[in-house]
Amino acid sequence: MKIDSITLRELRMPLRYFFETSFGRTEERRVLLITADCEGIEGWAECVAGEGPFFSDEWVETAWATIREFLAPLLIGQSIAHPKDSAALMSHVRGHNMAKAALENSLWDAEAKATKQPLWKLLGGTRSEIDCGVSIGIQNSHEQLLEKIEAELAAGYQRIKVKVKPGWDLEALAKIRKRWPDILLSCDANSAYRPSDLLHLKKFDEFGLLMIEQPLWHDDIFHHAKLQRELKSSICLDESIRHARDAETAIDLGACRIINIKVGRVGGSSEAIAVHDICERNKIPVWCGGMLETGIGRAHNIALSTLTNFRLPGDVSASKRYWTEDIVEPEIEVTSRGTIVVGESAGTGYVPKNDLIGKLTVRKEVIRSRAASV
Ligand code: OSB
Ligand code: MG
Repeated sequence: MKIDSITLRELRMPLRYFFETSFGRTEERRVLLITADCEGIEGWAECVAGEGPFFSDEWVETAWATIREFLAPLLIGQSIAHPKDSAALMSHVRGHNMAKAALENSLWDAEAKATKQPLWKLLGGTRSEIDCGVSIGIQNSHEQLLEKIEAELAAGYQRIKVKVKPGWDLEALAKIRKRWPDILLSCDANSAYRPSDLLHLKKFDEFGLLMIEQPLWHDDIFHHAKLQRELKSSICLDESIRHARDAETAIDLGACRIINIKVGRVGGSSEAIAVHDICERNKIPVWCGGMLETGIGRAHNIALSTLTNFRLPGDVSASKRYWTEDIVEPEIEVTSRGTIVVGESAGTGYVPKNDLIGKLTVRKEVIRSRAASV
């Protein structure tokens, strides 16, 4: 497959409802879309970099500039036998995993279309229905939080994850558990605590949580290992796992019992599969995280979630939770059993709505030629 051009587009899309984590509130997304043109076949993907360098050090502007100046020129004009070969071509650039993932994933979509097979089968997926949970942000009041949870449970979602931070944690969890003693419940701190909070974190154990996600520093594994030895609850790592070697380190040190795989955070679907495989060999269940994606990015998450070791419900939920109108057709829908059913159509099975994408686009650039020197 020859890569002829790469198109970058930035869209502005207001969220239906704000999303707040311990690192801040998002009201409107700056969505970065990548289209790879490979001999007339278009592959689509989304770069999950945020509006600012708060989840990780990448954000929309670094991703755009790194793709434009360095990564796209390494790919354009190249013929590759398989989408995973793009990772080696881009390995000269350190980090910038979200930027790399968007490019690699656009090639996975193109390859699936070129070979007329569903992306989930190309990735090695085995299940045709995936389990879905929701991630619920910090709200203005506990009452609002309980109302949101009630609505998501009524919609059928199999697992509720709530964002926590100091001052929005024990009381919220206690209220949730009082009302719903038996639901699958997790929390995600996005690095809001420190080892000195040990006695406080031990109190989370009484809520029978499925996991506590990323309690300590975003780039730490060592202190999570020490903390895991002190907690009954399972730690799940998100931010700290940037590639398969991090997963190996975390497992070896006992830093977590569960890993969240985000395809953007680890640099693309081939590395996501490598993380998945290491976890599977070590009996560590994984689940697919979300980054407030549109249907384009979400479609890749759905395909990945069909691999065998995605044994826990992911943060892969319906389009209508985020957008008044999503940019794919059909929109992503979740059954009343809290699942997404994957189909047999070639590619992701979700088609970009070109007119709507055109209307929402605030900047666009087509990159056609290789850089003079990289
Ligand atoms: O930590 O999982 C996270 C959203 C933005 C940044 C980080 C995270 C999240 C979510 C949202 O939890 C999951 C979703 O897309 O619904
Ligand atoms: Mg997380």
